[in-house]
Amino acid sequence: MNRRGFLRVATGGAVGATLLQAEACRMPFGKDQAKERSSAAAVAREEIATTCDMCVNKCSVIAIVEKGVLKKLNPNPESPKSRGMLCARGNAGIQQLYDSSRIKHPMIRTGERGEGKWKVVSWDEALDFTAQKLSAVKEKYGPQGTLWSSSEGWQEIFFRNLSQAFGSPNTVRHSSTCLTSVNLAYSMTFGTVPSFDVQNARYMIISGANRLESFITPDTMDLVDATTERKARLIYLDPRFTKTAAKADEWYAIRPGTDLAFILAMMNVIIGENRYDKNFVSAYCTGFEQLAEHVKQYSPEWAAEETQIPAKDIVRIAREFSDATPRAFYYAGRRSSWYRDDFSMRRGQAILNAIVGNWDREGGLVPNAKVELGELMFLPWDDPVAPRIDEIDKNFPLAAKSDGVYPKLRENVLAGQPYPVKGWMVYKQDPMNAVPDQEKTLQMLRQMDFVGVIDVQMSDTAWFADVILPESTYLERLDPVEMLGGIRPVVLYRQPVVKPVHDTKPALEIVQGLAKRLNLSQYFDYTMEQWIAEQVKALPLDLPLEHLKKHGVYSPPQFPKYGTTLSPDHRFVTKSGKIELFSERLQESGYDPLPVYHAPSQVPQGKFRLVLGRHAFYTHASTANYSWLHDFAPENALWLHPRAADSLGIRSGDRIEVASGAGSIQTKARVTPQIRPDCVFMQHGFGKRSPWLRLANSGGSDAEIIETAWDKVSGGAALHETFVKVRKV
Ligand SMILES: Nc1nc2c(c(=O)[nH]1)N[C@H]1C(S)=C(S)[C@@H](COP(=O)(O)OP(=O)(O)OC[C@H]3O[C@@H](n4cnc5c(=O)[nH]c(N)nc54)[C@H](O)[C@@H]3O)O[C@H]1N2
Ligand SMILES: Nc1nc2c(c(=O)[nH]1)N[C@H]1C(S)=C(S)[C@@H](COP(=O)(O)OP(=O)(O)OC[C@H]3O[C@@H](n4cnc5c(=O)[nH]c(N)nc54)[C@H](O)[C@@H]3O)O[C@H]1N2
Ligand code: SF4
Ligand SMILES: [Mo]
Repeated sequence: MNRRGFLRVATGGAVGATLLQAEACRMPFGKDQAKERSSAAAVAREEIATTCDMCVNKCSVIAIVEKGVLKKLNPNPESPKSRGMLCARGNAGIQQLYDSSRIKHPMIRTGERGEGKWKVVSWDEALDFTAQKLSAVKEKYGPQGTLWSSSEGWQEIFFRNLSQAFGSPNTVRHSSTCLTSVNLAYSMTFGTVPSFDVQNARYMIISGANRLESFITPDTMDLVDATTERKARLIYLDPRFTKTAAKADEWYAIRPGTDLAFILAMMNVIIGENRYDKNFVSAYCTGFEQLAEHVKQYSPEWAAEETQIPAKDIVRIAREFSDATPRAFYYAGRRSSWYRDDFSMRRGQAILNAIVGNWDREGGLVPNAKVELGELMFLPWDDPVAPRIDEIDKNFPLAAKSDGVYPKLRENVLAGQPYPVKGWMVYKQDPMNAVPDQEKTLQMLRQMDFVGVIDVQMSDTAWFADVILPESTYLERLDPVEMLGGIRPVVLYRQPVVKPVHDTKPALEIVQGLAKRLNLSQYFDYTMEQWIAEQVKALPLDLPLEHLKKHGVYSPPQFPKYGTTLSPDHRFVTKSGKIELFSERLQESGYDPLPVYHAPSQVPQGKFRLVLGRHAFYTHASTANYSWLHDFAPENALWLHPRAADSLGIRSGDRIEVASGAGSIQTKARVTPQIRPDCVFMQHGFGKRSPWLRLANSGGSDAEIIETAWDKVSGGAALHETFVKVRKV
């Protein structure tokens, strides 16, 4: 992306980026660094290519380092994934490194859990303590008595491998609070989860995927270009007027939980008017007859009642969409943890995309291309013997086993069913804020004999732990090489740009330290350098490692490639080998083989539906304590429609209480017509309990008030199924 393009993203929230770059020069230095700095007459300057880890997107970065001190993070235009963009959070990565409230040493709790009394210990002490506690749990309850939870990270694999070598079947990832329903729905339809060719599309329909604030690269930058240059028409559905809505051609404040009605009615029109792609459907799809019969019941007039989108608009959009295909799509979105019927809604989208024949076409849905990486071979361990605590096979037979299902898992741990789980290791995750109904997560923490957390800051979960093992930040460590599939696949490199500022270690070393004490060293008998050397061997470059060290990214030139799956003998990874409009596998597992609409529950009198989302300056619950970001948007005020506010005597800025069946929080009101009167909205990531995250203590935590609910098929959390009462305090 050119500079003009980057500044345009500013409308979506990256406005702070340039200011932050200027501010970077004023960062706080440690005493030693300051001394070192002033004594150096000529400052050695290095530019080091690496990869951002301030969120899941992995943008390519160039770190400007002077005399061992990180001065600035710049975007690296070489990556086709980040296209020369570095957002406000990416710029603020410097603060993660030099944050004065970072966890600087390993620590063991001395007071009660959550009392905040810690003693600083050596790594040997911390690792001895952790290994002893894990062994004690294993002795009493078996290896299945331990839970290992983690979120996406390039060293996450070592943590997960340790859990398996230890013998526990109980791993759980962030996925089941994020995207399991959308991934499962597209996999059940196409046998894979594709990318969306935003750059080349001419018509896009997006349901509540707020790309101009919730960044997914390169979609965010491509969407900015597409809408600014009016290359494509954007239809955006969201109960709230987001920054993405502001860029759209049409915004519909859809009634929450009714998107599937809109989608089914679109299919009703497209099939009824013979606007589907007959050749594509007959060559590549199965179950069209059943689908055609099924959608007859879902007329635009019916959908208009459900969605509150006029029938004439649904008909027109269906026609425009089918006219624009194949350069048209219904965008999948990422966080699909919304409702109990998330899976059906996402499957509806996938089927709608399939019947207009936009699969594997320029401007449509494109299966992700990959670059092969090599793998280091290590000794295999025995598979765990015990079944999983969340009984995923029984409860959600189609869900991804190793990701687990968080809400059900917590319910079973609390019930001690089918067996007790008493030890919990957490890596790069903050379940206190990421799993709905915080009080229950707290209960789960409290019933553990042992809790160990590997983090970079004192998260709310770390605050309640027994031991904290501080990881070196992404700017201080060497990570495994990562391949990201996509329309243009990339291989990314993350290397240390400065030495560790504090007494921290990368996850591999923490895992190896624990493995040694647990007599599992034989499974971790390698160095990071050896791991990487095996990975890069497979790359088609003369000096692959040298290339990555210098450029930070490798992007093979032969992409994009369209139509690689469009040959009659191509087998999709589904039961039938075809794109499945009707799914026998779903039917066999006891689910609807075609998406059936279930109306959402009505908003009770005097209450509002709580919907959530992100702000462009914040990553989940993890960046609100960084002042460069926090100063721009210091609290997560509750959005409330003026009519609703009037009826409650609330004005913007008033302190209010927001209460649900799970709990209550206090924050400020933001009275705005940019939300439906029957909904309230709040941003995730505030109202922290941990006193170390002083700035993030402001506002309220959505996790405290969201009630427990999950999607029926994927078991993923349903975060928009809570109704709240609001009052002025
Ligand atoms: N209430 C509520 N819950 C949600 C959501 C919501 O909107 N509201 N969103 C859902 C979604 S989409 C997702 S993806 C999940 C995300 O849930 P999490 O994966 O828990 O995400 P974060 O809140 O970013 O917490 C990540 C933790 O990792 C730490 N961390 C950051 N960098 C490093 C590192 O390099 N090493 C280590 N060891 N730790 C690090 C951070 O300090 C933080 O404590 O939450 C889900 N849950
Ligand atoms: N800045 C920033 N960017 C991020 C992240 C971050 O933390 N910060 N996290 C990354 C991750 S892990 C994820 S999963 C993605 C999440 O990105 P998105 O998938 O865009 O999710 P949210 O930002 O949570 O926004 C959800 C939107 O859905 C709307 N909505 C609620 N109910 C309905 C409904 O029934 N119908 C419709 N049509 N809309 C509805 C909400 O009002 C809200 O605007 O963002 C990624 N990018
Ligand atoms: S979107 Fe921002 S925070 Fe996320 S990886 Fe890119 S620059 Fe970093
Ligand atoms: Mo997510």
